[in-house]
Amino acid sequence: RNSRRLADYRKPGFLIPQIELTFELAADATRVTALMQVKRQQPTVPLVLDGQQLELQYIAINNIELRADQYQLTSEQLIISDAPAEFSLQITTTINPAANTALEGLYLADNVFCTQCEAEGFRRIMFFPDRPDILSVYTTHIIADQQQYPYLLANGNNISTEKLANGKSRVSWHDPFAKPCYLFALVAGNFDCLSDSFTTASGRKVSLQLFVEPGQQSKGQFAIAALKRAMRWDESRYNLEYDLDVYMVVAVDFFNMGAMENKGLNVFNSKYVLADDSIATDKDYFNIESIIGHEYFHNWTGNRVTCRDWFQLSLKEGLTVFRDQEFSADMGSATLNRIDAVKLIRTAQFAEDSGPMAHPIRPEQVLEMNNFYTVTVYDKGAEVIRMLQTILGQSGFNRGLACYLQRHDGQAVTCDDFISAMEDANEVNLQQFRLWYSQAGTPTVAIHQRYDSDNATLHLSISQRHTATVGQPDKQALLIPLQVQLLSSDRKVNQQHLIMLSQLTEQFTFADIASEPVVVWENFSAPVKLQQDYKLPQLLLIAKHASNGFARWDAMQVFWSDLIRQKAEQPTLSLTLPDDLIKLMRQWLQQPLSDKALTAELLSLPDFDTLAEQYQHIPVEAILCGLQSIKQQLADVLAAEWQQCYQATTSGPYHYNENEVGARALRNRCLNYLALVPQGSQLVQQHYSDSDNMTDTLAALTSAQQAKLASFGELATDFSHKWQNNVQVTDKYFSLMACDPTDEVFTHLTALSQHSLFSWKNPNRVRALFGAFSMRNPQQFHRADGKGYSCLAQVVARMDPINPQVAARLITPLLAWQRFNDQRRDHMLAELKQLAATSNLSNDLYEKISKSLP
Ligand code: BAL
Ligand code: ZN
Repeated sequence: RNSRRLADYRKPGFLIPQIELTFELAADATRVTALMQVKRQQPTVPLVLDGQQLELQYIAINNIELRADQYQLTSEQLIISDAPAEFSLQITTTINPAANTALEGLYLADNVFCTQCEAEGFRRIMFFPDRPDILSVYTTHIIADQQQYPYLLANGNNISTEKLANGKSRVSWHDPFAKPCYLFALVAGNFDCLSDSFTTASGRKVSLQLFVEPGQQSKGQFAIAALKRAMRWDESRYNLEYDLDVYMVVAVDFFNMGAMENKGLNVFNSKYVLADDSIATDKDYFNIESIIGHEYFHNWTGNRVTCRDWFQLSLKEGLTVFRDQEFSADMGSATLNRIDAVKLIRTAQFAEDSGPMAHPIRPEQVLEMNNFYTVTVYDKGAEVIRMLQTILGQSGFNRGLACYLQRHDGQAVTCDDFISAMEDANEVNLQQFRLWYSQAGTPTVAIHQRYDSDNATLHLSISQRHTATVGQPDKQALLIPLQVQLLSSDRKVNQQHLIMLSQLTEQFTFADIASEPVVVWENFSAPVKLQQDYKLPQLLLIAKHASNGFARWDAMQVFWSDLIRQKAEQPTLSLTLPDDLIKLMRQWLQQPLSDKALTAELLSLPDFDTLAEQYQHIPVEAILCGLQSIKQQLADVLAAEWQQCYQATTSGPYHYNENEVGARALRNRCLNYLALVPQGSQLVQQHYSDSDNMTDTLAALTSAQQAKLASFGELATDFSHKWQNNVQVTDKYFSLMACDPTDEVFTHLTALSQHSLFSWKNPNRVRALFGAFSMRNPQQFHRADGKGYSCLAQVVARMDPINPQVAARLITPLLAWQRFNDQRRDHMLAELKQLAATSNLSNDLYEKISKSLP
């Protein structure tokens, strides 16, 4: 199988500045006619068009049909060797949207025709050079049965709507902005439409339209309000306005991704649109706002300025994740947002960066592009952008972004172009910083401090260490910004510094330091592992007094991680909790901070994945037992305080706002501990029956489940009956049952995969059930007998022929077999080898499995 390499990039041989498309929609034989204006750019090269699963009906150059010997047709390409310098090319193909369960290209699901073209789905719609550096102006005509498909949508502005004689209609769209084909979109179906409008800063009125399944109109209100907040925010933060007359968002239930930023016509997974107070959790509301923002922000960072090739994906994704994170931070608790982003980096991203699929944020070699929509490209990519902002300051960064967008508007460019704009706008040299784009792996930064009291001087010796990753044995020193606070216990020292690391080992000296401080790392200012030898008093000092909320939380995480490491190294050790620590937790419970969500985080233990990532070989039992034992002790020792805080943290009728989200988080954290003490069962039942919202309801259910309360079964049954006709909530029920920490989980998985709402063809259902099992149920997934691994491998094998993208995402936890003890490793390997031997394995799975196998 042929991988592609960044080093092999060549400029396109031909450009296609204009294209006119006509779709005659039919379930199993949609006819697509394309009329393209083609211009040669390179002499002598053939015109190579990509195309998969297409039936060629007609091909003509300048209106003259080509003979079969004038082109070459393979299963992947159509090649015209003697194409003229400038010509019109007409191609008609037929495709089968009803049979398209991979959900790439044009598919028909749930009576909705929908497209997904990123990264390389357009080649499943028509023959075209399917690469992001071919920018075309699109005109799209859609013809379909009017009753069945009352809405026929495509990118840009609507230019005409005609009723045809045969009960069909023909709707035409024109998008004046030249775009790559991955941003093409078409949707046809029956929807309820919510309409609104937005007036841009310069006074242009934009029509906003949100399309949802009929009857779901009220569940779209939050998304449309979030869209308006995002539009306003991009204007005030970056001076960026929307550019078309209409902005459309369509929610569909069958979708591989979270959402897609097609120009003027976003397609969203309904999970990230539909919400009301009865079905959505606080986290759902958060995700909707953040993803609505993300797709909107792509209009500039991704659409107006796009990627030259797919190796540059982080150019738009890292940057746009950074932008959505900044938006969310401004809309809610900035500290909480930072904590959540760091949790993701420290679990999934660190794991990816040390595993067989490790790649730099700008990968260099790809077999299946869909495998590179990763936490590395997206989230480490966002951390890299954040470092630029830290280094340049917010105004310097904004200047750089403005320069980048102005300089490259309407172009397809590279990550290097982005850095050059940052350099030019700020008159700095970022040559060393560029290494973040090419070097994979997580650096470890170690800080050793020496305090010279005679001279009131602090000496820091800081080193960065880089370990080899797949294909990258040697690494260079990176430019790493360390944002720190120097804080002494007598509070005589309280200073903030930005330390720039650029060498493998460096010394830094700080004068006039009146007493010995701790070095507090603020805000996770670089995606690295930081090593410092803190003792308990220092951690408590940080947790109590650091000015940065993230740093306070981080100190607690370090404490718990150290404690569990002791247990892992000495299994017979009985874990005891220091009095000072209990005292501090008691204080937080008696007098929560004004940021209650942060208080809840300060009182939470790290999860299994965060801890696991700190070990070369993951001690599964020690982590699980350690966590359970500490949690039980905390529940018992602080029982009265959990109860008191639970009662003091009142909740009125449900509202989604920062204060109430924080209060619910704290109250539900208390409940989670209280479920482990004798009076807990009654309290959990009461919490469930009193709840007027999904956050509290699920908190009661998960608390009962984790504490293995006898009442769990009854509550879960009540929940499933109550919501049996609602797919969004049924997904939550699937995930809940998949997290059953007992053996019973396998019975649930089997039964629920036969549930009337479950379908192997719907990625949301499969992820809700089996994604939750493999990612959020470490007790049963990592069983020593391998039953969890075998269950996942069977699901992956079943999914691959249906939807390879989903199958390849699900397999991720099995790829890390090297990190487990012999028994688990053998089971994982056996499953991987069996999958590898499957005939017709997709490229998606093949790439991951072959990289992982020894
Ligand atoms: N471009 C794929 C979906 C997203 O990142 O917005
Ligand atoms: Zn994106």
